[in-house]
Amino acid sequence: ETAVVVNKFRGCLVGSLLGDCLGAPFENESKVAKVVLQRYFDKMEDPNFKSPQKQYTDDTAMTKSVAESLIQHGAFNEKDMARRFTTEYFQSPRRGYGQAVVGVFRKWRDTKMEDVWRPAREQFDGEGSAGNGAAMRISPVGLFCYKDRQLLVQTAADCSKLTHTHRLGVHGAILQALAIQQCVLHGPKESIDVKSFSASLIEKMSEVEPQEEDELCDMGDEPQSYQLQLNSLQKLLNKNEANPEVVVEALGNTVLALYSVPAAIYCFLRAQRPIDFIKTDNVFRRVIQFAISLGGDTDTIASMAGALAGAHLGLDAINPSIMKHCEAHEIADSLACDLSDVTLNP
Ligand code: F2R
Ligand code: MG
Ligand code: MG
Ligand code: MG
Repeated sequence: ETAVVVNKFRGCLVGSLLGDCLGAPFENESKVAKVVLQRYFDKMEDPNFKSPQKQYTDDTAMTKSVAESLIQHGAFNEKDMARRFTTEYFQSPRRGYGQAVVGVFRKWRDTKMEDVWRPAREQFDGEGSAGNGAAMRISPVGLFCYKDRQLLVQTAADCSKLTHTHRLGVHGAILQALAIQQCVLHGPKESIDVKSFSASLIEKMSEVEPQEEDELCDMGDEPQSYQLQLNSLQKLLNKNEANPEVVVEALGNTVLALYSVPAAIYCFLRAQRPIDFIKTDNVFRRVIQFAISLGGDTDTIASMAGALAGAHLGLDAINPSIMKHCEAHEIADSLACDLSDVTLNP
């Protein structure tokens, strides 16, 4: 029982890292050639293939800081987490951070964090960031709070609001954390019922998102919500095809959380079954290979999808040869072990 949960924590953080490292070389490509991607993964799985390690990006840099802070304090601590984000950024600024979020780090440094919440509220003329930067780093929160949904929702919101205050930035992170939780609570050998997995997320998001239609129209005339995106996700799952262009058209593949978190969850769910252009029996590989095939924000979508696959299947399901090609995979694994320790023995 405990061993199963520990293996899931390790799978989740290593899975998140692998999606980031393997997806990063394709970030911003509008179309990723299926044969190129198939060969890329085939080579990575070959134990004799030698190449420089793939570097991780901001997704992993920030995920590490979230995990380290939770481990250190055994709880969410806003100043400590903000300090870790800032230190990490100024030590290693060239990890491909979002254009606006670095303004938050600079303000924290320049004001000595007088009000830790304020810089994020000032982003985008007071609108707040709706980018996927809160969702991309949330898996340690989903793990740490997996036994308590209320705590999970609250902690994911707090963790997000350090940098992202737009409801779509915050709710995207909550959705991803809820999906991580569902994966941890699911038996690693039990197959996922994709219909009930997604229905359960819709139900939970209805308790999080605004009820009134006009409150859902803050980005234009059309209502926008994760519940609507998840409805599209379910329709897509009902069609058997797995066509990257159709997925991008329906769910998106951009740096906005609304157009990347549901896409990542869809990739995770659809890849539970075979996909014609992905030749592998390894479900973990199929998930991240499918996520990267969408193009666009590939590091982040693959990282979020990989975190879900790893949290369901556990570390045992990840090919060690692929792992060796990714920078800092040992660090992700060791953080996952420490995080499981503070979570299971509070
Ligand atoms: N930034 C990237 N990738 C592209 C740049 C790579 C770089 N050139 C390089 O090669 O080094 N990737 C990383 O950013 C995403 C996470 O971003 P985050 O943390 O959410 O940042 P930010 O700046 O808050 O938001 C990102 C963009 O979203 C748009 N946006 C957000 N809120 C908005 C709003 N209220 N109104 C309008 N636009 C909004 C803006 O374009 C922001 O710049 C991940 O993909 C990570 O991998
Ligand atoms: Mg990145
Ligand atoms: Mg750090
Ligand atoms: Mg990205």
